[in-house]
Amino acid sequence: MSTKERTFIAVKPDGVMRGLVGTIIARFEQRGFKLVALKLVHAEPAFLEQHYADLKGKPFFPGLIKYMSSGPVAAMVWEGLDAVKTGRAMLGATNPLASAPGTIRGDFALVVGRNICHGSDSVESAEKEIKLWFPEGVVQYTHALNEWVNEV
Ligand code: IDP
Ligand code: MG
Repeated sequence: MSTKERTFIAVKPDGVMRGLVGTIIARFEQRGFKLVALKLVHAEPAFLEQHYADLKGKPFFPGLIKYMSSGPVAAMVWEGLDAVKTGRAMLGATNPLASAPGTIRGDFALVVGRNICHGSDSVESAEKEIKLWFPEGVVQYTHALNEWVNEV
């Protein structure tokens, strides 16, 4: 059964520097998801180590932290049916060369170390990431499109 979920999506520093924030937001808006939190953050390495704690020990971890702290990240929370799984599908595979055209990485990126976007990989990770990036909480409102996007 599909359930309403929240997922943490971020445009990474390369996506921000390449001017892709609006394009990525537009894809989630057009799909029918509701934006419930949004901010630009230039994150410290220590904060990013918390975000990527499960990858500590991987050979690419130091490079990943350097990449993610090299500029601002556009952090967002999107809400809607199956937002976590659908968000991941919209991003594409971790390695952009393996991402299908039509996905964000498949349309805009080539290498795994510059794959322009992040999306939570499970509902549990999403909850953890939303708390980490938005300790102030998210915004509650009824979207004008609600009854046209969802069966209410
Ligand atoms: P995901 O972003 O698709 O969830 P993860 O395995 O969680 O992929 O890895 C987090 C991020 O670490 C990736 O998005 C990518 O930027 C980077 N990364 C993953 N694997 C590699 C690698 O083999 N080389 C360089 N960077 C990598
Ligand atoms: Mg991941």
